Amino acid sequence: MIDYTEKIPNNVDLGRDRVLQRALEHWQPAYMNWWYDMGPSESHALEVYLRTATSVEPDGWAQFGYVRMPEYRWGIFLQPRDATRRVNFGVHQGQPAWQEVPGEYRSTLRRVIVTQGDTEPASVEQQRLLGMCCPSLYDLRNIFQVNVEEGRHLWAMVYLLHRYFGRDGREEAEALLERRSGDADNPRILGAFNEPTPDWLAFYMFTFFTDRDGKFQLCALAESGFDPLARTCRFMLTEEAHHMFVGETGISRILQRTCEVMKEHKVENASDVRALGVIDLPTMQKYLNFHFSVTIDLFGSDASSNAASYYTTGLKGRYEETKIEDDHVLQNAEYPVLEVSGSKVITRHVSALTALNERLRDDYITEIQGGVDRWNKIIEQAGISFRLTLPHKGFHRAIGNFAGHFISPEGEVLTKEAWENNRDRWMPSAADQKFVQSLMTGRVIEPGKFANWIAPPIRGVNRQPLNFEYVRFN
Ligand code: BYC
Repeated sequence: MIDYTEKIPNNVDLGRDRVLQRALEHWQPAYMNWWYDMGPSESHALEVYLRTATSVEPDGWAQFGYVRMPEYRWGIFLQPRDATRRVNFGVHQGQPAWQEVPGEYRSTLRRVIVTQGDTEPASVEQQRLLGMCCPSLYDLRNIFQVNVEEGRHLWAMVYLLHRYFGRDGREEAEALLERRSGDADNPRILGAFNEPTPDWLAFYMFTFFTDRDGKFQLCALAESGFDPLARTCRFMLTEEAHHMFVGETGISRILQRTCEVMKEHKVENASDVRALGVIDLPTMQKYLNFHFSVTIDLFGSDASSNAASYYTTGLKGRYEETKIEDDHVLQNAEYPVLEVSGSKVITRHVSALTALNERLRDDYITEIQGGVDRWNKIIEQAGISFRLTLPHKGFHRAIGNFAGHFISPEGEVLTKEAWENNRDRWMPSAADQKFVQSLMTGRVIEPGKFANWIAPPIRGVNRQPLNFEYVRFN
């Protein structure tokens, strides 16, 4: 029998949990097969300078050292339990937080956990080829770090399925390894996780925009009355911060490099900028428009009875629920949502309970705007007048009130034809993608070297120098 406590760092008393061990005996080898097939391409023999969580203590969750990724110790960690914790919202408000799954909410809770879990391997699948065209060893190491931690987040959800959901949970855990991003027959559950991530610009946009949906959804689940889910998500959030850092700084570094080249050569025109081997600012805006719009779809419909019932039953809270001062029941509250009426976008006040997806989306957009403002500072400091902007909430939406409507980035309601005629001005065209990919045809792997289209970061990982050998090819 395999000693899983040796292999799997954990704080869930795995050594004494026979049920969990038996479930893992089947799942762990299937997970490794999935990693070999769908994990980062041609990476299995590389030694990568990775951070591994070995405990939830401040000195334990970030142990750095060289690891071959198949030997990474995917652990199972929950934030330590607070025995006084209560259900903080909905009809069960004030009851002790649940340590077992309430029977009546079993299938709903399982579905939420499966939806969350499904996104984690999906993102690894989406990114699997990017190591082959990395802009530096530093960036290669960062994408691998993101990948192994998404793998660990899958483990986190699978732990809940195995530990609390019996046979159904085990079946769902297997299915998480069977769906594939973008597969026509067996796709990942949510839309954005079936979109390709074909280049590094898309990767940084994804980690800035889509990983931040992860943050907001995890924050909402970290409020759950089901305590093991709340504690699992709290710990995942510590790792999520790094993924968003990779995205935000990745875009910052591209902007910085583009602005440097524009100034040095005194060029503004996109084709002149491209000719110098850097990514022009209008292309950055188009990628932003795409990733923002597909990511805000991930929050679900503006009016959702699912969202209302998740909240009322205490399964999924609002962002920073316990810091909000209201009754935490929301029976009589209202919330503004947008919808299309004729040729206009209008605001309508609806029940705050059904509008909870919209509220979380709004919280998210506020935080995203902060990041875009920081990017604009880089452009402004270079003395260039271009500014990045978030498109209107209704632009290019497939879920919710705007699905089926044709909204411009400025928020005008257009005909399908007018919208289609402008599509390539607003979102990356095939030619734009071809150009971006033409900059990323091979790996830059000499320590301390960076591709021409991206500036080096301000500092290295874990206080290592920029020319550190973050990945050893041997
Ligand atoms: N694509 O009532 P509605 C992350 C479905 S990211 C396809 O509006 P609800 C990460 C919906 O499932 C965070 N289908 O939705 C980031 C429902 O289907 P059924 C992931 C969609 O349930 C980067 C129907 O439409 N975590 O962690 O209120 C890297 C009606 O929907 C979509 C979570 O999402 C879509 N975009 O809300 C790695 C948290 N949107 O029931 C990781 C868990 C909706 O009719 N999930 N549908 O078959 C949830 O809380 C909810 O499922 C959602 C949807 C917020 C996603």
